[in-house]
Amino acid sequence: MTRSQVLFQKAQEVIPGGVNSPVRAFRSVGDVPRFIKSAKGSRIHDVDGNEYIDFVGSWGPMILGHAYPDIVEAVTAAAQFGLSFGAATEAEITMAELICEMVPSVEMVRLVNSGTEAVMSALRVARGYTGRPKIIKFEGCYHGHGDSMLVKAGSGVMTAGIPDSLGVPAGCAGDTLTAVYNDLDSVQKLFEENKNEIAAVILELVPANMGVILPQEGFLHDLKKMCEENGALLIADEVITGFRLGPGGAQAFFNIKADLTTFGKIIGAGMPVGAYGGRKEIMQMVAPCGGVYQAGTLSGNPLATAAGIAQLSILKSKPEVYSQINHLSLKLSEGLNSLINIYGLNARVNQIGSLSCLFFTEKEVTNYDQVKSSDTGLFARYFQIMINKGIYLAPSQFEAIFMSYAHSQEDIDYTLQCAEDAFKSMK
Ligand code: HOZ
Repeated sequence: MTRSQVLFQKAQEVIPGGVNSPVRAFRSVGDVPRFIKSAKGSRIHDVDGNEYIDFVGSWGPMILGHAYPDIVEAVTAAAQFGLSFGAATEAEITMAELICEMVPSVEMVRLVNSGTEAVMSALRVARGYTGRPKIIKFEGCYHGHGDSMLVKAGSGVMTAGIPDSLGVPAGCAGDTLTAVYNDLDSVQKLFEENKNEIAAVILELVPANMGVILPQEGFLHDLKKMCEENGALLIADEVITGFRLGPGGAQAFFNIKADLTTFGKIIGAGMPVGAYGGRKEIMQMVAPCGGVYQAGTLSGNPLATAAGIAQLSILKSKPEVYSQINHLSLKLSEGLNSLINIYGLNARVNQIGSLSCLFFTEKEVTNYDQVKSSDTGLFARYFQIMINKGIYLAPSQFEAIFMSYAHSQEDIDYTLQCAEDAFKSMK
């Protein structure tokens, strides 16, 4: 037995499913989680001494690669001055200024501890601001595990096949309406059926929790217009795309301005942090300015803030980070596509910037139903072959491939070589 297998057995005695987040259990790929010991650059190492090229990057935040020296230094330096104060600090202002400067739609921002918390808070603000109860979300978009967002959700819930979680009160789920991504008619219909009741439309501008889906021409702009016409706010969930699709995230990429935006682990370079922000007039609804309550001892934590300031400052001043990660991501996608053609596989790649996904389906993939047509059994085989060759992919068909600044052309070449071996044996 490997050390990972031994640890997994032990973990299952005291942690549900042996993991602290479901996708990590490797269930959908019929494998056993690798217990990770360390990570550096583009590589992670497990407790059995195996090294992998990592394309998960802690689910996105490792844009610069693991243990990037300036970030480790910033966190280490901050730790000398105390781990948590539960009080205001100067660093929080720097962090807020950086976010507001980099994402123009954000005029004021509140730091929290995770993307889930950011979304829960942004929804409350939207309801408080508009005085309306209902929220429209899109099938397959994932906005963390807050009760009202576990309706037709992507990511782990989709992987586990339980998109509507047990334990969510009917009243709570009833206020969440679901539309089809890339289908404006489905949104229009909900607005018509729920006149003056919709507080906000929330979406991942580029869904990256059901694999990666690209917005079709005009979809985001028309959606924003539709929100304005109906007096609803547009909430951009940029937990994955923020500071990854560029310093201004997906909003800058598509030249769109949301009313509220949510961020997650990326703004803390992987530390437990999140944020929500938006127009001043809306954000001033938040206590103690206004009547929408939201609070937290760990919000603005000094270590998370130190990591965040270091990461965001680098991203702001080094455009070459984006040209490199986008270039490598494109190379990987092109390479996979050409192998798909050569070996005649029913598969396709969706890619945008440093995000991509290899879907095992022949159909175009532009929404949740199409994603669900993917052959998850085939993905599992591919995953197993790849991990045994030292390529660490997300253990689910419904997650993204994340490129980092630490990846090299050699990493991509080797990955494609492994993919070719995998495709050959899967034919
Ligand atoms: N649901 C997360 C990815 N979209 C996985 C989180 C984790 O396992 O860390």
